[in-house]
Amino acid sequence: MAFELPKLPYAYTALEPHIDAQTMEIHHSKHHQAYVTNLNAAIAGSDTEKLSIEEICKNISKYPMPVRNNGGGHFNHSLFWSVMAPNAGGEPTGDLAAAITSAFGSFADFKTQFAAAGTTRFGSGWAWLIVKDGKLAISSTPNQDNPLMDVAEVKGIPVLGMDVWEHAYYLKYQNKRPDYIAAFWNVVNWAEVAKRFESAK
Ligand code: MN3
Repeated sequence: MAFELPKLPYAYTALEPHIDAQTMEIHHSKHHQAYVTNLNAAIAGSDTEKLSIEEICKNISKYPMPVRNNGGGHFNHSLFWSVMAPNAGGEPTGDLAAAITSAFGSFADFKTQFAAAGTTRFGSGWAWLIVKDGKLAISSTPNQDNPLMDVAEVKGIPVLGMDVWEHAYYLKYQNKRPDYIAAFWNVVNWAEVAKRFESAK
């Protein structure tokens, strides 16, 4: 079965003013669609079509680069849309909040370290909050790699991902990646991150 572009769970305008509608529309309907189209083309007619995107990522070293780049792009963006929401942001609560404090010292320290992972990623890539050995950790990956991949420097189950490719922010923030990262906190869907944390740990 071919992979499909997931429907965005909110309108393209929903994350304004933090993430503008034009960026959201191009990012979802053009960039993510292209990853899906190219992934399907790369695996057409092979047994890989029967696998989930997570299963493909876990053994990504066995696949050619088009599967790594486009499969990663599909997984990463599917997660990205779900961990953002309108009327979101603020701070996590419950078990997730406690785990963040335990792993990073405080929520403020976590934000600083996560933002640093995004700002210091050279070129295109992602910053991640992952569950690794039952605990939270921060990592970053280049291009469309992700922590599920067997090639990742730091492996784990991603519960929050932030796209730091220029296409995620350039129209509104131009070269100011730190401004985009600062704005990202206003749209983080902590309820979804908590759900992913519960199933990952
Ligand atoms: Mn992107």
